Amino acid sequence: MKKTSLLLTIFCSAVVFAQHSDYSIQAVDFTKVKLTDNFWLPRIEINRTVTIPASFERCESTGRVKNFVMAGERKGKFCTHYPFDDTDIYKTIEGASFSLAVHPDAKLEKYLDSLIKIIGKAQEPDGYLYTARTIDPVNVGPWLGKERWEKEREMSHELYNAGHLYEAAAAHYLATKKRNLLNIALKNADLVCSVFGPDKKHVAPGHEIVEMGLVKLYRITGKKEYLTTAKFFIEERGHYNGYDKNSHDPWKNGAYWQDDKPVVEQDEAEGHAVRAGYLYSAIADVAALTGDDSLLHTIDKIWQNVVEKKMYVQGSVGSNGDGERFGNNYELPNATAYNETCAAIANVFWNERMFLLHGDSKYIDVLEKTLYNGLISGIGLDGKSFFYTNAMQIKNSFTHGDMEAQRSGWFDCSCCPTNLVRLIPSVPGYIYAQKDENIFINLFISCAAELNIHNNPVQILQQNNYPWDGHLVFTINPQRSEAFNIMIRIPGWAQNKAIPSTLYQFENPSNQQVNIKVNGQVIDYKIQNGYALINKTWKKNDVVEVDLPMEIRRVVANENLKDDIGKVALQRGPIIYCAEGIDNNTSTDNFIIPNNAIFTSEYKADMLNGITILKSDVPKVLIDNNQNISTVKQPFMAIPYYAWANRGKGEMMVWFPERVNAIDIISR
Ligand code: FUB
Ligand code: ZN
Repeated sequence: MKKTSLLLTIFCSAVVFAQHSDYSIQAVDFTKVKLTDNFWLPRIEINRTVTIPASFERCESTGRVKNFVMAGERKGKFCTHYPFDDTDIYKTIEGASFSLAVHPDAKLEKYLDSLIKIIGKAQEPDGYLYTARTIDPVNVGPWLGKERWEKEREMSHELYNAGHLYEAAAAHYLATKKRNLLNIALKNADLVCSVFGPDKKHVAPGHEIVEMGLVKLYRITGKKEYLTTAKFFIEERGHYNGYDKNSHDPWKNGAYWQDDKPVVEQDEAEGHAVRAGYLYSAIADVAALTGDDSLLHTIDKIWQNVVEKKMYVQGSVGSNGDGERFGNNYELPNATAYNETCAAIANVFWNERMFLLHGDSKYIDVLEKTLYNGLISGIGLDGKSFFYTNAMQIKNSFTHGDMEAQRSGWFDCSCCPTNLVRLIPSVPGYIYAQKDENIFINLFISCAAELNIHNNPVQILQQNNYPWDGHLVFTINPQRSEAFNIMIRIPGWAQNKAIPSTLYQFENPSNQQVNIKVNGQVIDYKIQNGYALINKTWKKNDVVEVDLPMEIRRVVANENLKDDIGKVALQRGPIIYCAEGIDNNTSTDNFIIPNNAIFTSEYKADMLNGITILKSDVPKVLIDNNQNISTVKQPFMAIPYYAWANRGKGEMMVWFPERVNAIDIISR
């Protein structure tokens, strides 16, 4: 047998025996779910036609591609800002691969091949791939040590770059079946596994993601070392003696890197929010693949802490701009909210994994909250303007501390735009999941999905106008009639729960019920882990209809959340609202939204690509030139939070005073 075919045989047999255990619930792959809706499909199309090309164009024009070219030639000078700029190319390739998987495009595929060739040349013979060093290893920038991985624990991001390479390679291989990028990634992963381990070099990666990436390579190849190295990196955290662990300064005590305690002793979300979200996601993966309960308990505790004490009402996390990190418990200021878009993306990754571990809808409630609000607020409706931070309030000065009041096309540190490139096309993969004969319907997006139960192909069609309308229609089409369970998520917000914790609640309970019909007949259903469980022998063209109450809800915060005391936020369905100056006579200040305010909702097809707006007449405090104060009823209008800042600069507000004593009175 020739050496190459021997290798191929080993590789193929490894694939067959790769997964003894994994998540007991499996997400239905995005390639099996064809969207037909008006909310996500246009976003995915814009991602394909605008965001991906713009992102590659920016990778070229900013010098990110040139860095790889120079590394291939082993000469030149690293020409962008950060050593992790390589990852923008990897993330864009990942997003482009997701797109190719459902939308073949020979030109794009060829372009990816040309980039992969450049990446391959930048790889050193032993597999090391990191342009910031390879271009000129003698003259490296301040974030790099003289030796490979010397500053990995701090800021070099060598393993972070590797992690994004693995994620891109996995996506590219699965989409195209080509091994060109995968081989580069495997060569690098083999080097990483040969360098780091219990009897080798020890490090807790400075910016997590290599762990998730290794898991993806493990799933593809079955090579156990990738999984054990991912677990090793997770378990390395908290064992470094170089920090002052008693210091309250998170930069000095290791908390910024989630490295102050072993992960199994951590019970509070801490440090850099993107790093943390990727760590918790990786812990979930490794717990699922190894059955390690101590890891599972850790993320259960940390999840509870985040949802109970550290999440904004629109699903964003990472409130503190000093270190882009989680604040203390209940530290969720509106004026300086940081809320990096990447942290929202990490939160979606993590909550999906928590659901796959536990099968409870509360994780999808959080995922949906983040996805429909604090995550897509990060990208403009044009597909090529972005927020890095996601503000909760813009006052009349039009500044927001150091944060943004206006979207930008690109940033020196452009992690968020390229992270969105890969997140958006993967959304169809969050809709369905399956465990044996249980089909979970998690998100409500019109689509046609092809599932399979006991070798019986089952098609499910969804028709709805979500998130604007709560009428959901599901048509179940098994090839052969068969008994199985359809589990439809009944969102927490449709059951009087603003969030699965006490952090936020609806001010006024609703007594509207969620009605379900099967083939036109109202049914009694049982709720199991947040899902309406419908068990029957399904036959072709069975129709399930669900009516979710789409009342306008007033959200109030836990009394410990001092920044929101006396204030109210507005929610309809999964959508959190904000007011913008442009719809409110330029100013969102001084409005009062009293408990008895009567709101109406109206769908506006021609506004911001189609949104439902909320309207009311509410008191506004006015101050005249003589400083006399009066309260006058004025029209008030709110739009979905995600859609703000698409019509130029202006004020924005999410939390509104309920009474005059909760107003920060602004005089003009
Ligand atoms: O460090 C790499 C990326 O840059 C982080 O994930 C972002 O928060 C930004 O700091
Ligand atoms: Zn980012």
